[in-house]
Amino acid sequence: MSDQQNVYPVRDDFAANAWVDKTKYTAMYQQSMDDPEGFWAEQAKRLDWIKPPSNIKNTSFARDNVDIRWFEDGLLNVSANCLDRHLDKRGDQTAIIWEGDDPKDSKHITYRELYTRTNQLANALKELGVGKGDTVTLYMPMIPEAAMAMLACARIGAVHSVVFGGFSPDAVAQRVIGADSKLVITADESVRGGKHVPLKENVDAALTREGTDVCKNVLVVKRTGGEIDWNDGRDIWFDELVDQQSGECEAEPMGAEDPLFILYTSGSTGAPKGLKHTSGGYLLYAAMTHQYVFDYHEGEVYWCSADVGWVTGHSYIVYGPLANGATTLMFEGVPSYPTHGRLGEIVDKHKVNILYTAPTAVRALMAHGDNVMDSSKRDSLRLLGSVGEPINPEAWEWFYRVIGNEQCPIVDTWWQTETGGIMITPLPGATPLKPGSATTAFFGVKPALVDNEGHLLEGATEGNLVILDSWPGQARSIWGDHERFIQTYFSAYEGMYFTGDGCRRDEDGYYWITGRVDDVLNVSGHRMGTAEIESSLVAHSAVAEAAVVGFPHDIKGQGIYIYVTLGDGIEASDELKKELTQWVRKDIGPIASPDIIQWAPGLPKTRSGKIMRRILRKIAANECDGLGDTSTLADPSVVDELIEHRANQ
Ligand code: 6R9
Repeated sequence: MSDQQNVYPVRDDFAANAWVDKTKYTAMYQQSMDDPEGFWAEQAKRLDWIKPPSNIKNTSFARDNVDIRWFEDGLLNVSANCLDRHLDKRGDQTAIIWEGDDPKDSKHITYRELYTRTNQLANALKELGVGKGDTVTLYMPMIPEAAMAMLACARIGAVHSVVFGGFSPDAVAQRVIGADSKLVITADESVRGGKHVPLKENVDAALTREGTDVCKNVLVVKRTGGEIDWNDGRDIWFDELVDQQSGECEAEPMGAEDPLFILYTSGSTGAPKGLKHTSGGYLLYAAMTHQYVFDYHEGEVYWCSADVGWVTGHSYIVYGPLANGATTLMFEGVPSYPTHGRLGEIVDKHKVNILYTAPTAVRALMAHGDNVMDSSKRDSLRLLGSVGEPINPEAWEWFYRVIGNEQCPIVDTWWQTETGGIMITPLPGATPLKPGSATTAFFGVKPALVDNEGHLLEGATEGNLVILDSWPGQARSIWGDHERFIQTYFSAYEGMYFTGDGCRRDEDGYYWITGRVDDVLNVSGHRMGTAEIESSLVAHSAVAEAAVVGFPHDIKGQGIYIYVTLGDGIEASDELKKELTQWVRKDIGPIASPDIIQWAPGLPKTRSGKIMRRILRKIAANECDGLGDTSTLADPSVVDELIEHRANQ
């Protein structure tokens, strides 16, 4: 419990130089609650507007009218905010430090270079017939061209949809169709941990799927020079087309509410949904949170180790840092390659001041003992950050002591693809830290806890985490399906945004996220819907029925536990387990790899046929004594059978 935990007070030297100290936090937070319009009108000045907004906030969470608009009459261009406005002052400053998978590969790209290449690419996109309002799918390695592609889309008003490079051809196809993309930008191969991933081959496979003929061109970055098939008339080499373009492309004036990007994420039901983020509010919120949460100061080197395929990469590798004129490090590889010392070695090599990473990465290093960090000093570090899942106090303490040499505050930042930016977080100059707690709300954010009936809960308590009013970074809709947006986020509790997370609030008002309360898994910080994995499995001819649950996993946070009922006459075997594992990896991607498959002659169901996941979760976690009430089951004996089988794992 919190009161027995270590509390780390704000360090005086940190507070003295921070953007925000305790007094300022209290005053600004209060203002953001009392006068949101005034507060956000003032904050909007941090962006360069072609036409400054006069209409600040126009938002409704009412179930019958979910409508979210910020800075509606303002005009701006996101790429001009990330590039053009920095040229005078910091054209020669490094915008992106790229660190390759191979420790010998790295390069620095200045703001001017990033500007020119992005403009050339924007002109290339136009030449391919891509214009304002068109969508472009990006399926790319962690290379600077990924950031350029995002910014080039933004420059001409095209909407990007980045698909994580670990996803399968089917996942790519689904997203190309969902977003109606006429162009895919990819690379021949990506390189991670010394292994090559055939991105172009996956795109080729994806584009054979029915419905993908909307896609007319594939722009291919040559990353490795590995062998690939070529489809004349459709495929184009990135450098060949981009090199010949002019380095000036006028930035398209965009309405603040024009879409900037679509990003797919998993929910508790159905196929992944494409969240729609718009231009003005999103960029403002990403930039502001990046400055205050990471206390970013001019000239510092900032490293977010996420992938651009996730929202963390969008907001905190690309948009937030570049809008602030920061130096942002982009890492192609994995922290365990070539050795487990890599993370610290990168910090030393590039004199990183701020490191933002995930609990799963911390736990993976921690498992190797304190010496794993011996190959680096990390004395440039000033601040650490954590995101993606709850960080357990042991991992927090290890992160603080071993990686940060007991010198760096840790900001544990809670947020979601849907929120666009950080929502619950310490500000390092203002907030005393409690390991394992994301602490308190960012400016303008109004969190609350409700019971299952939607009653607001007061004081120290536990409940469902909701947000009571809109903030500028919020997703506006699900691409092409506003009804689903309303159903998913605004139908559970009238007038509130439901996060899907459970949460405890302690006596100091600190929030402790306890994890998802819906059927969403969080495996190594990656969101996955149990329904997606189940529907993949039942598509296999041997499978009659499947149920997927999470179970506690030392490093991944949650592992994937699968119960499979085989079709009549199908023999259970280890080969079949391997085959099903491969099936899911191929269908969704390696991140959805099952950890455990258990054969289940039957699944525990209610009389109305609903699978009782609560019971399956307990069995998976080996908590078979506390199964609770099983009397409503159609056939309680299946539970004994599953428990007996579990013991044999
Ligand atoms: C940014 C991101 C969102 C879900 C979210 C929650 C979990 C993220 C967390 C955290 C506890 C934190 N989550 N940060 N849980 N503490 N600091 O991860 O977005 O991929 O959409 O995942 O991740 O469960 O609901 P996304």
